[in-house]
Amino acid sequence: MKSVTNPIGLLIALLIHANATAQNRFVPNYDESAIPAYELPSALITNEGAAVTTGAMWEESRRPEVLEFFESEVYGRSPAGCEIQHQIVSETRDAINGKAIRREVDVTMFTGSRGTTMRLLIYTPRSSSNVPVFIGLNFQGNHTIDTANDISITKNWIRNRGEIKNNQATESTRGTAAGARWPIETIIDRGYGLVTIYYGDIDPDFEDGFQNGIHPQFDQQMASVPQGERWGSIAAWAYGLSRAVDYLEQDDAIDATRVAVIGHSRLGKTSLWAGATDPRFKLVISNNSGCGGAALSRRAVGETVERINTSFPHWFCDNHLKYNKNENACPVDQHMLLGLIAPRAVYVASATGDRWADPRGEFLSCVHADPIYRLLGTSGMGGSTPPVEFPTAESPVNSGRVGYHLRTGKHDVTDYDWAQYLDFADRHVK
Ligand code: GTR
Repeated sequence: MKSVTNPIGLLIALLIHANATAQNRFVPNYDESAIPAYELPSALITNEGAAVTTGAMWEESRRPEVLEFFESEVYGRSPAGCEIQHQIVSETRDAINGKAIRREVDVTMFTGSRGTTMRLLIYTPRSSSNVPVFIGLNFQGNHTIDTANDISITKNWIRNRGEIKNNQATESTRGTAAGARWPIETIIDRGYGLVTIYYGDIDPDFEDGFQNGIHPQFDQQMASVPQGERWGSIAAWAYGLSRAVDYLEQDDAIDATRVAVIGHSRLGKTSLWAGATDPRFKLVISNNSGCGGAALSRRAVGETVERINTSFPHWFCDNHLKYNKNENACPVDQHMLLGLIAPRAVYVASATGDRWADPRGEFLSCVHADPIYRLLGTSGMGGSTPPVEFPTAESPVNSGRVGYHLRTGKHDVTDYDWAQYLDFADRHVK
């Protein structure tokens, strides 16, 4: 606003400003009857119009086309894997009431002489080796997932929130995500390990033209990739998860052929993209991932493509902007993202109070991914045909290779969610 000295002028200027703000204000749609008309792109028809009728046709012809679309139009193209080096930073042999070995391992991802280091916090049961693991990125630093007082605190940029003021993690946030978000003891008791990484170690979550985090070290490789197709932050976080698995393959305590990747919200979007691009994730869990994750974009319920591209311009590739208020033009929708994971197991979870993430749209993605799973010889969502009814809360649909539940409550990860994931993992990973 320009400066106005007389009071009436000031009032008029304020009114104009308020009106403009109101016009720009995003009003989410939650009304099923107001959803725009849409037709989902067919997962099982090739770009040339041929019906995909066998698993081999999916693998050899259609899957590469779908992957290509997600790379060029949604998340952006990531570089090929890079050299990693690791260093053990700490080891505690009596963590989690003496049940677990806890380690911090720095994994540096190198291109030439440049590197980005992420710190893995790893828990494995003391009584066994070669265990299956859950791996998931965390939002506020490794020290937040456990109340132990000797887990290192990241020095990397952290989002300001609550006690965090200067984008620096503090001692006061130790253990703040311990408990339901990260039920370490339960995971250990069930015979799994847990690996977590602060996602900002890979790429700090704010728009800066990709000057920090892992992106700049790949500038040379990216020079030949059209600007619109270059990798965004979700792709970078997924890339970090894959490099973490490169390390897990060298870790004797862990069986890297049995890795489940889990993520909540933006990190659920990330776990889905990690699972789509790296077959070493045997189970992929999306907790309340919503728009750009498991929810169908074409429904435009809650958060929309335009809205997410405006709030978080760095998450996707620049081509994704083409689909602002124009979802029908996109050659893919998110059921095809789940299809890229097939025939490996996938679990999508929603919450009744998380309408922003469009629970029904997340369920429908599973339903529309089901035919791909069945084509590949699995039971899809289970039963002889995919479910037609949106399930009520606390009635998981989990007998097939594609699991889904709706839970009562808000956007979060709860004990209920983990109970379902652990049971599902017992069937598909263990
Ligand atoms: C919200 C965003 C969602 C989701 C969430 C989160 O602001 O609109 O897409 O990613 O953040 O990650 O917590």
